[in-house]
Amino acid sequence: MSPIASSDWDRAVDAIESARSVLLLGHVSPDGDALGSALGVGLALAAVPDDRRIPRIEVSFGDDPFVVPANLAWMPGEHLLVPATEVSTDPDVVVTFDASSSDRLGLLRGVAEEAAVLVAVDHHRSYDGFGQVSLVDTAAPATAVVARELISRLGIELEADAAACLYTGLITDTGSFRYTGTTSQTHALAGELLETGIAFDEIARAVFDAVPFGYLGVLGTALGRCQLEPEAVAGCGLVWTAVLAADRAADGLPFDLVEPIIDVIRKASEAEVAMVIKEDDLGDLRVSLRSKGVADVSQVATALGGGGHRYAAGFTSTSREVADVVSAVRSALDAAIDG
Ligand SMILES: [Mn+2]
Repeated sequence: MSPIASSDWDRAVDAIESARSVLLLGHVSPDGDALGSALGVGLALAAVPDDRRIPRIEVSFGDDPFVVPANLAWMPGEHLLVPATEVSTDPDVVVTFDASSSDRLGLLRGVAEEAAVLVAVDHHRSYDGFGQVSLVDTAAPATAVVARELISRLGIELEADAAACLYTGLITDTGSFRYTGTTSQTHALAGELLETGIAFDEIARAVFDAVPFGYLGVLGTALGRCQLEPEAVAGCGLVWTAVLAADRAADGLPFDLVEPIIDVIRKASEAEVAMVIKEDDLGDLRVSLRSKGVADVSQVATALGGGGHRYAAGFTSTSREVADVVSAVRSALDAAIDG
C-alpha cells in the first residue's frame, strides 16, 4: 500500500542497521505525531538484543528551552530523550519525523544537514524533499503510520512502549479517527497497536483530557473574544480568536496548553475556517488554521511562511499585531478559494 519506493526503504534500513549512532528528531514544538513517531522508533531500536543494538540512540527536537509538551510528558522513552543543546553532533544517521522542511528542525537543522545519512519520515503534502532518503507518504493520516512500517522493515517486533508512542501519533493527527485521511488501514493499525496491550484509555485521557484548572479560565477568555466573520472565505465564514501571553500569565500556563482551543472554536457551523492566533512567550504570534474542506489552509499557511495539510496548517506571523494577522489570513483565504 505504501507509495514509498522499495529502494528508499532499503537505503533507510541499510543505513540504520549499519549505524553506530542514530539521532531521531521530531519537529520543533513537537506534537503527538512528531514525538510519538520519534520515540516509537527509538524504543523499537532500543529493544533489539544487545549484540545487534545500535550503541547510541538519541531522540530530540530543536527547541531551547527543551520542554516536552505537558500532554506528552507521560510517554515512555524518557531515557532516550536528549535536550537539543546536548545531542551528540556526529551521528551516523539522522532520522526526522513529521518535519516537512529542514527549518522545522530548529536548532538541530545543522546537525541533520551535516549527517552522513539524513532520512526524512513524513506525511505532509508540503514536504520539500530535504532528506537524502525520503520515506514520505502523503496519503498517510499520520507520520506514525510510516514509522510503524519502518519498524517492520527493520525486522523489529513491536512492543507496548513503542506502540503507545505510535498510538499517540495516530490519535493526535486523526483527531481520534474522526478526520479525513482515516481509512480502514488506520483502524487496522490501531487494532494492531492495541494488541500489544497498551492502555489506550489512559493515553487518550493524558493526551486530550487532562488540563490544569487554569486552562479553563484561559479557554473562557479565548471564547469570549471569539469573532465570527460570515462574509470571509468567499461567504463560507471564518471564526477566529486570539490567546495572548498575558492570558496565560496569571496561572503560569505554558504556551503548548492553548493548542486545543482551536478544536473548540472550529465547531461553529457558520464558519468553514477556524483560526487561533497564539502569542508565545517571546511575543511572536503563532497561528493555527483548520478547514472543513472548502479552503486548503496549507496554501494559506505556506503563503505566509508556514505549512501543513489541507485541513490543518499553521504559520508564525511576521507581524506582532493581531489585526495584521487577521487581514493577511483573510486575503490569503480568498486566494486559496479562487485557486
Ligand atoms: Mn503529523
